[in-house]
Amino acid sequence: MNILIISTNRNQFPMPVIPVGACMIAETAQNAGHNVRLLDLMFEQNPMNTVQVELNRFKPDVVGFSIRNIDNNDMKSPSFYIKELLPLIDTVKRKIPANIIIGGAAVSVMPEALLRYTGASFAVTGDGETVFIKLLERLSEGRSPKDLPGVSWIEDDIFKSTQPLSTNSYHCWSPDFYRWVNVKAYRERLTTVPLQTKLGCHFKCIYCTYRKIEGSKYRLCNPEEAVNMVTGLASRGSRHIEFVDNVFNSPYDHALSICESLAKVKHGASLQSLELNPLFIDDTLITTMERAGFAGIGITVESASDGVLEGLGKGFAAEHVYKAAEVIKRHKIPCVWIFMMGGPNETRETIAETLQFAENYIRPHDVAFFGLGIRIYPGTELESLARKQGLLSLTPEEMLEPVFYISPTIEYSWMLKRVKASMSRNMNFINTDSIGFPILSAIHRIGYKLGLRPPIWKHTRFIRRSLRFLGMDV
Ligand code: B12
Ligand code: SF4
Repeated sequence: MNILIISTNRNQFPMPVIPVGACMIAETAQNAGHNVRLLDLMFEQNPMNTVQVELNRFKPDVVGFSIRNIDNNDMKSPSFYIKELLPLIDTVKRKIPANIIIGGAAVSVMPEALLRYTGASFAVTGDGETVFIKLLERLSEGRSPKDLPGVSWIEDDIFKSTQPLSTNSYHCWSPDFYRWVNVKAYRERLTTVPLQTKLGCHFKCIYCTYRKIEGSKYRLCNPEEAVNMVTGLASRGSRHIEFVDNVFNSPYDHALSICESLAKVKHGASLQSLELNPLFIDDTLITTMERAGFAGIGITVESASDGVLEGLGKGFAAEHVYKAAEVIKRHKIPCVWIFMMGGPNETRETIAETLQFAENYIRPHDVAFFGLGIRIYPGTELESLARKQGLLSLTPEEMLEPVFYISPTIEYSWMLKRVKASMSRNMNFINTDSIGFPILSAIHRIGYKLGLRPPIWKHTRFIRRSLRFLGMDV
């Protein structure tokens, strides 16, 4: 069959990200014998026109929409990306109404709302590549795919779905990005190449959707596979690689073993992971990560206050956050600390505790990122809490448009003022405004020409100072 995959993500903040899932789907379909094209809309000037031209030229039997982001998770300046999808889907529907499949991270998070919103025939959740191939097989044989795992659809106005596919093993692999997307365009915008070493997360943070996407059971790749992937990507010119695991350093032994194996080979890549859990940060791991070629790490601490960490269900306490900071101080590796403010139990005192931690324990050349307000997703504990507290009355479908949680124990405007005051004293502190700042794309492109390479965030102090010197309020 002729299969057209359309990667719909056009969001370039904080930087464009390579549509790795769409590339995987396309490559697996091609390996299964289909004639496949991937249309990446990221840099297209006129996406509607591009889609129309492609439909006329390629005449696909099936169109798969890869949908990554629902919104930008920004309470202050929300962008709802899904509404840009409808005109594209309508154009395709006029040509091939029966065979529109949707998949991607956004679809795994809210399959029912997206099926209803788009009117697609089927949604695929979980391990997309395996399910998609089986689904194509059924469609080509004219048989129903409704008994396959990981498939959802609407029937007589009722949402129906099968359990996502559950396998025990995971093989780390990387599609041939050069075959599917304009790698150069991404590289020039300081994008890293994504690579996953595991699926799943066994933590139970109350706001999290990741377990819905990948499950709560760990599925780990063989460390040697990860090393081969890094070496292979680097040898083809993709030298800036980011591990996009939900949490890179859990299970600890798996992460350590990958880093030890990477440290033994000359791979020539510069590595990063922004998803480290403070519970599993110690000198052994950080030393090994430095030896393995990590150029930067991110620690998702969310808060430095016990009450808030407990309210968020993080599974660690403030003492672990402080301990992680002590470890980081003994090393050179650049680090970005990620905070989430406004969660359950947040008060003026807990905000002060967190900011005190950031001001006193984060090294001046490191970075602190503050997100204010938490996106509420259907099916999470945070949704139930918000309903119990009388903060939420929307139906799960209505929650497709961004809706945020702020604890009744704190005022948003006070919190914002307090964070901004701290940001004006500390040039290494940023918030959601900073990562959506309109000229960020230009900074990336100019930075690349001047020889800057990822991670760009390690230059935060310099960038903020320069922009403020030019009169910009960043
Ligand atoms: C790592 C990561 C990042 C990194 C990316 C680094 C990089 N170099 O790629 C960074 C930190 C930059 C980032 C930024 C953002 N992210 Co992010 N990110 C992730 C994370 C943890 C992993 C993404 C990933 O690469 N997965 C691995 C690939 C292989 O999986 P995949 O793309 O989903 O593809 C699989 C399936 O979805 C499916 N599939 C994909 N396409 C298709 C198509 C069809 C037809 C089919 C059938 C199946 C299918 O098959 C694939 C293989 O199994 C996810 C959470 C998660 N666990 O998914 C969030 C996630 C994708 N991010 C999210 C968001 C919101 C953002 C930001 C908007 C946040 C912000 N305010 O800046 C930005 C947007 C960036 C951009 N330009 O678009 C959301 C998106 C959904 C939503 N809630 O809106 C997620 C799901 C997290 C969440 N909160 O729920 N992110
Ligand atoms: S540790 Fe991260 S991925 Fe795991 S449940 Fe918590 S937020 Fe989600």
